[in-house]
Amino acid sequence: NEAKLQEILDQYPAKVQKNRKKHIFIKRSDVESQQIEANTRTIPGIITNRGCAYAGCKGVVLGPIKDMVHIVHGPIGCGYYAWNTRRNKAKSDDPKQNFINYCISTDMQESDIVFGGEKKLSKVIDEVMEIFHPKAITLSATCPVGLIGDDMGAVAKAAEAKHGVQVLSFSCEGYKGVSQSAGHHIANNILMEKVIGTGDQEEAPAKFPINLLGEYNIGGDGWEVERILKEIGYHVVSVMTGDGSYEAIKNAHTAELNLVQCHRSINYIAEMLETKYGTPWLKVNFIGIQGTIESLRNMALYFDDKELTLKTEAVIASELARIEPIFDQYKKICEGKTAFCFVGGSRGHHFQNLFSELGIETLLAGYEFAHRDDYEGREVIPTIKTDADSKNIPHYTAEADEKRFRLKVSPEKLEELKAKIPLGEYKGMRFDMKDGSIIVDDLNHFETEEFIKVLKPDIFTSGIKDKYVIQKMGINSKQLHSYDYSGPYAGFNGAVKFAEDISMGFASPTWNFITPPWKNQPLLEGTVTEEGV
Ligand code: CFM
Ligand code: HCA
Repeated sequence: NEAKLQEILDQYPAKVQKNRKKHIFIKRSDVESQQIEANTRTIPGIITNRGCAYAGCKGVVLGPIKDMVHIVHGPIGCGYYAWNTRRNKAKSDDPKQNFINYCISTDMQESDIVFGGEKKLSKVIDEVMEIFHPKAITLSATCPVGLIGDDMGAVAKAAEAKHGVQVLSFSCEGYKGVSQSAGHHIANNILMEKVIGTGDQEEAPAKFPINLLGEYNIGGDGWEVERILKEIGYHVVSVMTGDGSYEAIKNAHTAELNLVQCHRSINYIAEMLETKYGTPWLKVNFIGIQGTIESLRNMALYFDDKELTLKTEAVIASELARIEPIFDQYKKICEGKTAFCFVGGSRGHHFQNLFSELGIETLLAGYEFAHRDDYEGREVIPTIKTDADSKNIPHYTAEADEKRFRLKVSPEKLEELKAKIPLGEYKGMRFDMKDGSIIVDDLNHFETEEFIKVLKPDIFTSGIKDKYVIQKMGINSKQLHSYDYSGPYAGFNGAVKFAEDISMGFASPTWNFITPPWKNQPLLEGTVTEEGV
C-alpha cells in the first residue's frame, strides 16, 4: 500500500502533498506510536466533507433538545440547512413542548447586515414566546453575526429579564473553528455552565441512575439503547442530547455514572461532570453486538451489584438467542467483503465493529474533523499543540460544586476499576485496525476516487456529500450520518437492521447495470520500448 499511497500523493502539487501526507498513515502495529495531523484547516480549494462550527453547535448538540426553541440568528440558508437534516427523533409526553420539527431563523437581510440585527432578534424571541411558550431558548450565531458585531449576549440577557425563561446565547459563528468540532466544544461549555446541575433534584428517584452522553438518537439509536438499559434496571436520568430534554439535563448531576457514546462531541461535558460532581465516565460503544455486550458488562462491573449483574447476563443471553439466527443469515451475504468507513467523528471507528462482526474488513477509515486522540488514544491529549484556531473557543473551567460534589466511588475503587474498564479513557481507531489498512484525516473527493481505484472496496460508508459520486462508481454506498433514512443501527436490534440494510445493498440487481471504471480500463498501463532504449 505504501507505493500506491505515494502514487496518489504524487499527483498533488508539492505544497499540498506535504500537507496531506501528515493526515494519512498506514497502520503498523510494530511501532508504538503513529502520529497524525488532525483538527487543522482544510487546504482551500480542496473538496472536504466538513461542516462549520455552527453546524456542530446548533445542528449537532443543541438541535436535538426537544423542549427548547432553537433560534438561528442569520441568513435563512443557515437555518434551513440545520432543519432536521440529521434525523434526530424525539417524542414528548407533552406534544406542545416538542419543537424538534421547527426551523426558526431571524432571516437576516442585507439591511440587517448593514444596520445590525439585534432588534430583529429580540422581536423573534418575543414572537417565539408568544406562540410556543418554551421553557427555554437557545440563540445560535452564524458567520455574519460575528462579522457585524451583533451583541447576542445582551439581547439574551434582556429577553431573560422580559420573559422570565432562560435564553442561552452561543457564539458559534461558522468560522469559530476549522470544523463542526469547535461548535461541539462551545455548546458543551455553555450547557455545563448554565444548564447542567440547575435542577432541584438532589438525588435520582431510582436505583442505578446514569446519563447517556453523546447519543443523538439518529434513526432511533438512543431509543434502542434505552430499551436495553431499562430492561436491565438502569434509570436513565438524561440523554445528551438525542430526544433530549432541558428539564432532564438540568438534573444530570444526580447520575452515578456517565456513559459516553460519541466521545468526540461530548468528552468536554463528561470530564467537567467528573470535576464538578465527582461522577466518573465510562466509554461505551453500543454499535455492534460485541460492543453492546462489552459496554453492558463494564457497566455491571462499575455498579458491582449481584442482581444487576445477573440481570445483565440474562438480558444479553435472551437478546442473543433472539437476534443471532437472523444476523447470521445476513452474515452469509456480507462475509469476505471489504469496506471504507469514513464518517465525521466517532462513527468512523465505532462502525468498524459491526463490519467485522459481519465478516467485512475495513481497508480505509477516517474522520472529517476528529482530533489526534480519536486516532491515537486519549493519552496523547497533553501533547496536542493548541493553535490559533482552537484559541477561538471561549475558555470555561469547571470547578467542584460546593453543595453537590460527591465522589461516586472511592479513589481506591476507581483505580481498581480503571484497570478493568475504560473509565475516563478511550482508545484511538488505530488500535482496532489491521496492519496495512489506511487511516485518513479529512478525506477529500480527489482522494476518495483515487483510493477507490486502488483498493476497490465493496462498500463505502460516508455522507450525503460524497455518497452519489461513489455510488455512480459502482460501489455500494451507505450514509452513516443519516442512515439513509433507516435505523436504528445501535444495540441488538440495530445490528440486525444494519446487517439487513447493507445486505440489501449488496444483493441489489442495480449493480448489474453499472460498470465500475476499472472494468472498462486496463488495470495496468505501460508502454513497450526496445531493450536498452
Ligand atoms: Fe459524534 Fe454524531 Fe459523529 Fe458528531 Fe456529526 Fe452525526 Fe457524525 Mo454527522 S456527534 S462525531 S458532528 S457521532 S452529525 S450524530 S453523523 S458527522 S460521526
Ligand atoms: C453536519 C451534519 C451531518 C452531515 C451529514 C452528511 C449529519 O455535519 O453538519 O454530510 O451526510 O450527520 O447530518 O454530519
